[in-house]
Amino acid sequence: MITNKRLTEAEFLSIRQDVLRAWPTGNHPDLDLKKAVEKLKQVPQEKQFSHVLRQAKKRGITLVQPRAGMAPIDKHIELLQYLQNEGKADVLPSTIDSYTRHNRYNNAEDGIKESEKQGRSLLNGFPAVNYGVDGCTKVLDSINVPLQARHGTPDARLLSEIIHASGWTSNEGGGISYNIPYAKNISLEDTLRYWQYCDRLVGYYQEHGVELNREPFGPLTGTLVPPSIGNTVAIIEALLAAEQGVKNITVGYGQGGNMIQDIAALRSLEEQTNHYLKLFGYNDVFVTTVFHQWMGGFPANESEAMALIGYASTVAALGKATKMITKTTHESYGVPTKEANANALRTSRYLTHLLKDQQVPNSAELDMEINQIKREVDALLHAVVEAGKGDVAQGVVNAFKRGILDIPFAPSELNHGKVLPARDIEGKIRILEFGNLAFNDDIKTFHHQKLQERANKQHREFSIQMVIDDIYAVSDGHLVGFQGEEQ
Ligand code: 8ZB
Repeated sequence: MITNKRLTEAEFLSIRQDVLRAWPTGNHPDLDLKKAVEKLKQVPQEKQFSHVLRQAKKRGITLVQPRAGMAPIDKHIELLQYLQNEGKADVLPSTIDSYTRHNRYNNAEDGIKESEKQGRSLLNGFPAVNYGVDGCTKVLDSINVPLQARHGTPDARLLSEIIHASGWTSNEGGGISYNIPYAKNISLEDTLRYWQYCDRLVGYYQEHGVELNREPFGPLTGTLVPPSIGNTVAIIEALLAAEQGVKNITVGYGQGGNMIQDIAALRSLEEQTNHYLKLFGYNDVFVTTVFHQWMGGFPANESEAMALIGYASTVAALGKATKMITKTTHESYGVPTKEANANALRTSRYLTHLLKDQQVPNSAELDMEINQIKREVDALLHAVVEAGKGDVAQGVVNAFKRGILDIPFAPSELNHGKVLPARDIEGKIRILEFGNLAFNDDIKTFHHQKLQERANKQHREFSIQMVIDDIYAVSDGHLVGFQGEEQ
């Protein structure tokens, strides 16, 4: 049975033996933890993720970060340097390829060889495990900003060992957020354990004087995710990370589309993460937020795509996110070129800088949305804790089993998949079908009233067709979907 309990050092080191044995070329001498601590201490402050985040938070600015990754390694380095120099990225990623995400290192090796032969990337990301500590160190040495692994890996234990031992100071993911939206049938007990290990590794470094950053993947399936569901998962993963000794956490949220609801989501996310960390006794965790530019279907037209990117940047700045993950005008086609990636970064950064001193005035509408999200998160979190008889990790497993927690449009068979979200007439994400989500009648009535209001205004039925229309609306240039000809 899984419990939310800090792994002892002995437990951690014993699992570590098995993790390192999975290394394709055997146990690697550079994976000595003491050596890695010393190496991380040598990483200059401006390349330490946790330091750069603390500075950004203090200055009230929004950092920009792209996604990027390819093989072979020299192409990957060229890409990162381009995004740093031409795109002015404040912090850089290495997006990891799909084979590595599924621990298929032999396939990744073939992909590297073929990419080298053809002189172009046949992998959709950087295969960090195969390149090992030497390769990953070379990547970090070739840039001047902090580096983070971004992936989608249910079992990222070996990957995490390698990137941190190479001086990469942040890791994205979590036991829920890198399972339910990414995998079809991998046990939650397993992924929660794998991520306890990744967090405990960060906790180990923390105990030895190195502060690394961790970032749960906030947007989940990226499509019409109600803020309270995303925020609840982010808060749970922050609690699980804190138990393993993580002290620097960035909680994430994916743009929903309605500006007021998005700002409310960011504010409540930060406030409730801090609130719940303290409530559970984790008093010294430094929390920042990350806003993801639109994660749903993008318009194919590049001007329209850039407009959407600009809108997202506006919301991130006004919502005071500490960091923003950018998209590109190639989103509807595939992995972007380095030029397209840098262009979107420049647009994004220009806007966040332009808007950085402007405040969104408090309003009844904003307060109402903040309170609504908080009420819902409280309800979900209480239900999860209750389902685990006080243990959050056990609660997560039971909550998904019973559909108390349920993520819309997720591929995992462990997810009930009964929740159907749709937009109200202002484009705020509400819920049409709740499944077993742990909400009381007041909350449910509120959502249905908002959706009924939309149905009335659009002269249509209150039905699942609203959900379908909304999924495609933004790529067609509307926020709220509708039936028939353009109105
Ligand atoms: C969940 C995140 C999906 C987003 C982008 C996709 C999408 C994936 C790469 C990449 C640049 C890569 N993405 N892999 N962007 N280079 N290797 O992640 O386009 O927007």
